[in-house]
Amino acid sequence: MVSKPRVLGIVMAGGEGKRLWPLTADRAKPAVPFGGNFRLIDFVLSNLVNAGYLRICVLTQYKSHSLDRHITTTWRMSQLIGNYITPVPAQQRLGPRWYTGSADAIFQSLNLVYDDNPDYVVVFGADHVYRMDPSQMVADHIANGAECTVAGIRVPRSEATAFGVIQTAADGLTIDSFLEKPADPPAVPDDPDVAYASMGNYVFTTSALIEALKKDAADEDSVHDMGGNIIPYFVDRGTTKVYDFARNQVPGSTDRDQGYWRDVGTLDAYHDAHMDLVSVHPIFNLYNRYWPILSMPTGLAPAKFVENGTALDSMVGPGTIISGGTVKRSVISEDVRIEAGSHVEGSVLLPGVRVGRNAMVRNAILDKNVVVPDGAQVGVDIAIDRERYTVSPGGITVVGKGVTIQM
Ligand code: ADQ
Repeated sequence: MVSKPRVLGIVMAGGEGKRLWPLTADRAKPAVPFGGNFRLIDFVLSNLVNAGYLRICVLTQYKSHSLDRHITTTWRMSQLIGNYITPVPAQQRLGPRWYTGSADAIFQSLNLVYDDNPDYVVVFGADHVYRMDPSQMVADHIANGAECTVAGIRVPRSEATAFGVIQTAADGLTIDSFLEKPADPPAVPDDPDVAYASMGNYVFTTSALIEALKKDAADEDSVHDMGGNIIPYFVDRGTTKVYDFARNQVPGSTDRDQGYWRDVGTLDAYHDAHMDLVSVHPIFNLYNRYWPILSMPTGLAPAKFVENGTALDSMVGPGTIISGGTVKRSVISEDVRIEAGSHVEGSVLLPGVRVGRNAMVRNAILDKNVVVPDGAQVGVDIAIDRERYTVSPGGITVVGKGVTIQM
């Protein structure tokens, strides 16, 4: 019998998420709440755990407090996976500096790789909403005899400036060019409007990764970035293959959410992804029980609707009470209150939000513990909102943690 390869997961969770401000004012992007009772990092961790990869290091950096707390309470405490998920904050191990780039973050954490002694290291980002079985990518990596495998997805060429862009040799498999965030992304051979983007998810053969990181650390011209330096290094060696995400099969996936992968890196994309969740036939199905997205059971009582309180085309988290208010096309997280005469529409309310009586919340994202007093309005007069809060280019009003809406 062939023994199963030893695989260590490294989740890169240090991203600042500047474009999600104010949601990232005091949390790292992977800790941003999503979909009522998840945080962004739950998607990648669920994908790894569902594939049976239980040894996982989470590398944190910026504003990691809420991320550390979430991982400790949600993931490490969980009976399911025991104590394997280890948040690893920047430790300044190798001198008085923070990580300079994502490759440096791994380099500084190499002791974890030595301790675990895996055959393969799976390095995944923590910023995306998707389902993926990484064991299929690992199997291809092994079958292809690659040193490095990059997960690739077809995206509109116009959006590809934000990604690493892959070009393959005639075999369609070997990466012979990798351009990190090119101004003029090359198209795939069969469609001038499509580019092949890196998902920022990689599989490495351990010894090759260690050697690459050591060389990179010694290179004074390098910015020590995975996409900018390490992947191009492997591409130059001719040992890098692409793994086509479109081929990934996840149990229970529908035709619609097969291949769904979304960077909710801007406020509009974040809002949009939530509106998809509450549509009747969402593209991304949070209710797939064969490949569950895991999160912490809250211990809160079920949501309650009283005094003709209603929620239509919406998701409502536990512990929430809608008392006479009306909710439409919205994601309402746990422990929210919406009082009589109030109307919430097209909005995302994070945990602990309080909406008083006769208030109006429209096309808004309200961060944790925001208070909308009786009679107050958000998302109704965009000009006023612009002066007080953040308004996205798409016209979504975003209110930061704990703010009380002005009358
Ligand atoms: P970006 O997402 O722009 O592009 P980066 O900012 O390095 O690259 O973030 C990648 C991941 O690493 C994110 O999950 C982030 O949270 C994390 N991260 C960044 N710096 C870190 C650090 N110092 N410590 C720990 N974690 C850190 C990358 C690739 C592109 C690819 C896109 C796909 O470089 O080639 O196309 O991801 O979204």
